[in-house]
Amino acid sequence: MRLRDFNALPATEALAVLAPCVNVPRWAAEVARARPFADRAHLLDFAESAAPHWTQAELDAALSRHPRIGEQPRDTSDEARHSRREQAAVDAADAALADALRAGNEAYESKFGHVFLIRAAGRSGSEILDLLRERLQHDPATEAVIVAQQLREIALLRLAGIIVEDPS
Ligand code: 2AL
Repeated sequence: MRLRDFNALPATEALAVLAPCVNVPRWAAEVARARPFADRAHLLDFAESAAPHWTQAELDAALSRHPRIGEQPRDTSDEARHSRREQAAVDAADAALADALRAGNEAYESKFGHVFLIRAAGRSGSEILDLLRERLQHDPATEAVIVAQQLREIALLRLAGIIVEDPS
């Protein structure tokens, strides 16, 4: 979608465009309310600056929408489409990788009580597995900071993929 069209959308439609980026309605409302943006860079800067203060409840709600790494959702929602694209480099045919991710996800969830979340775009399955194993060593406070950062990265990348610069 061109920035010009995003700027001109009625608020409810702008919120619907933003919703699949991250399940934090307050963030979507802040970004929608700050329109119109002069250019795409301003939009992305604003969207990032509106992201660092998510509450624990918002983080939990956002996490609940992310499938496990290695479990690409099959449904046709926008969120599922994003996830499949982001996890495209996780080779589903690699049985050893799939087993290791399954075991890692299980260990992570029993330690931290929520899904292991990582910005998967641009990362191979084995890179993700290495980072999963590394993050399993963290204490909960260290890990909470990383999870929030990964959510922001995913949200910003999704937004950057949705909105394109207007033609000059
Ligand atoms: C995901 C996902 O679906 N996309 C992404 O970047 N990370 N899931 C996850 N559990 O980290």
